[in-house]
Amino acid sequence: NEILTRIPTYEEVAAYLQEIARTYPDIVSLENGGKSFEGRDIWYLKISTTKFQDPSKPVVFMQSLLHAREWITLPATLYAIHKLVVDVSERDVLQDVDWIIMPIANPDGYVFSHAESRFWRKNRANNFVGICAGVDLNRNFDVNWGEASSSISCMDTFHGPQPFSEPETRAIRDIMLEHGDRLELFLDIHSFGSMILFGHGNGVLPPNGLILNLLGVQMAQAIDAVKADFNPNYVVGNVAHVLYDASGSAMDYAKVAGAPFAYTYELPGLRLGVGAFGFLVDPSFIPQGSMETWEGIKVGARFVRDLR
Ligand code: 0X9
Ligand code: ZN
Repeated sequence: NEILTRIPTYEEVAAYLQEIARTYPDIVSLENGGKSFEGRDIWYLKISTTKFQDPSKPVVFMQSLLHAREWITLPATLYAIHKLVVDVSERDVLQDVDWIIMPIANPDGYVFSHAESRFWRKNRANNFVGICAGVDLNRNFDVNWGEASSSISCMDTFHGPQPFSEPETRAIRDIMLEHGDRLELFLDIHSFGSMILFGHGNGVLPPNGLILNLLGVQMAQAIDAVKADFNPNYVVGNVAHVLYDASGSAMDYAKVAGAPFAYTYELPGLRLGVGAFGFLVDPSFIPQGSMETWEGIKVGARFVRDLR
């Protein structure tokens, strides 16, 4: 499928999701999480062989492009959709799990990163005091909000005027809360760095920190087993230990909403990419990067399936 081999635009993704939903109406429904700041639809798919009616199944919620410039995450998420509904080689992960998949969690930022500024990270809100646009959506959730983030609108980690000030984070929150009792696994797909991170963003381990680490390692091992030679092995750990402190993230909020397992994937950067160049994408890596990420996702989905 041609769209899986490149970085599609917001409009192309919207059309693709619509097409999937129309072709597989028995298992896929296209949902709208509301409008972004600039008025774009926040599309996501619900994928289920039992129309989300079987309470014994776990819900897995996966999203990408919460950060606009992290383009490699989009084909990885579209590939997961493809493997779940089009080219079903592992029927169990489709049958045993209810999936919520939001490929473009930050539509305005993503469009802006194509049209204006390739390394844009935040959304495009500009309704607050200060001269700069954009809230870091991964600092805007209501969990330790404002602790490890910036209060300056011009900074890339600006947390916004208050928790959930942004329509994009509210849309994600509402989905999490809607499925809180069955939400077992949340995967927030970012780049870059070849890491699988878990909370809390302040370095305090959750009560299930040990098992969070265990599943993180299992997902990383599955990826490493098929990864490209030129990429490093994945590093697994608490985000504050491995990377830096960060408050108000989607991952930490997923645990508040009831998900015992919540991870941030940092997909590999551009080979030899340093600094911002790590966000650039080598088109020849898209199939490989998508395939290896799916190996990790499957391990996560089967783990929560077997626990339930
Ligand atoms: O800083 C971030 O939001 C993430 N890294 S990125 O380079 N993709 O921007 C890491 C977020 C991990 N989650 C928490 N800090 N809780
Ligand atoms: Zn990110």
